[in-house]
Amino acid sequence: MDDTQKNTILSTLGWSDHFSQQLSEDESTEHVGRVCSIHAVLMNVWGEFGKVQMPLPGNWLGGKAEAKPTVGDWLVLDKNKQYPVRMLERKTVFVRRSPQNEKTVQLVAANLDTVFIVSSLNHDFSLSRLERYLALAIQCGAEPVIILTKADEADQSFVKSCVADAKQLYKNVPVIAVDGREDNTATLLKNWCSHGHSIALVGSSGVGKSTLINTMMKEEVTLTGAIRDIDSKGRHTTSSRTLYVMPCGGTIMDVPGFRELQLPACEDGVKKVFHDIQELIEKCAFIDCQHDQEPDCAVQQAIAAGVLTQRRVDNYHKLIEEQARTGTERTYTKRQERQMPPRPKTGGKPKRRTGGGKKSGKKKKKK
Ligand SMILES: Nc1nc2c(ncn2[C@@H]2O[C@H](COP(=O)(O)OP(=O)(O)OP(=O)(O)O)[C@@H](O)[C@H]2O)c(=O)[nH]1
Ligand SMILES: [Mg+2]
Ligand SMILES: [Zn+2]
Repeated sequence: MDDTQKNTILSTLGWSDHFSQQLSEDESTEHVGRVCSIHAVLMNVWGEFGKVQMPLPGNWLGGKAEAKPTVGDWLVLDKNKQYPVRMLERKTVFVRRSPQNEKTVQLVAANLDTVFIVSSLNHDFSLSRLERYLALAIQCGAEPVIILTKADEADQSFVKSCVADAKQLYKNVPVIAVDGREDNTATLLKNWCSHGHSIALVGSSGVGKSTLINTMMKEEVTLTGAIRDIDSKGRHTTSSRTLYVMPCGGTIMDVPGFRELQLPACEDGVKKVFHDIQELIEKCAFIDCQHDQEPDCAVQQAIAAGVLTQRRVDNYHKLIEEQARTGTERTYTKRQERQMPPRPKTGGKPKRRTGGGKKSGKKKKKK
């Protein structure tokens, strides 16, 4: 293999300046590889040398979840490419609260450019769940794209309204309705499939993530499975995460369907998804407005004017509280150690904004 071919493999896998500048003088690209799957304590690592299997070193197993390699991570290997020496600093990482232990997090995928949030146009479609995924994708630092599958099986007016509603969820988030089995879906998604670009697919079981992988790969590389008719639920066909190189020269990662998606600490992600509510909150008359019955509440006014839904506001509160409740690992432990109850809601008399607030200076209304 000549140098150009070797460089092409690494750049196809997503190697960039972000990683090369982390190498020391005695480390070379000959010894770097990207984790493309993990099975228990064995990893498959892909580099100029091809794909090799190696164990996760025992001393990496005990630490924090963030310190262990996940699929998509870049590793520096020993000179014989038999074991990993160190992990390179991540560009992005998609994290959820561990379904097994809510005090810890699960790193789903690292070094992504784009997260395809996949939902089907059937019972699975839920705006509140999409907002949850958006918060995580934004917190991750990757670009979110919403893919609505099974458009072929849905009523066209339903497809249109779902696309329109999903587009409203976050700024200019791209929303694409597809039949994931069709070849032309790969063309619809080609903007995100350039050389070296990394994508992961997340969503519930049965929404068609593996089907999309096969379509993008232009061959059947992963198993798909039928869903239950009664509630459109999938049967968890995919059981591990795998990174593939697409014919277009980017990578795509299949991820098992999530049974649940609890938020870890991701205040920034939640606030960005709900930037509209954040802006309205600034205009509420009272600093500690709960956006419920308070007078001059900009959030309630927006609902009354039909520019905001009660569903979105309720979901905003739910996600803010959920991620604050679970907090970071450290915050959670501290609170437990001190046996403190969850943070109480602000009680007592509301405090009216002074200066700057929209209603400041107005006569105080009776509550
Ligand atoms: N009609 C139709 N069927 C689809 C579409 N996408 C996927 N399917 C079908 O939906 C079922 C589930 O697809 P999978 O690709 O296995 O779903 P998945 O998201 O990978 O599911 P898990 O691996 O369980 O997480 C299969 O029977 C697919 O053929 C689509 O756009 N239209
Ligand atoms: Mg699958
Ligand atoms: Zn308010």
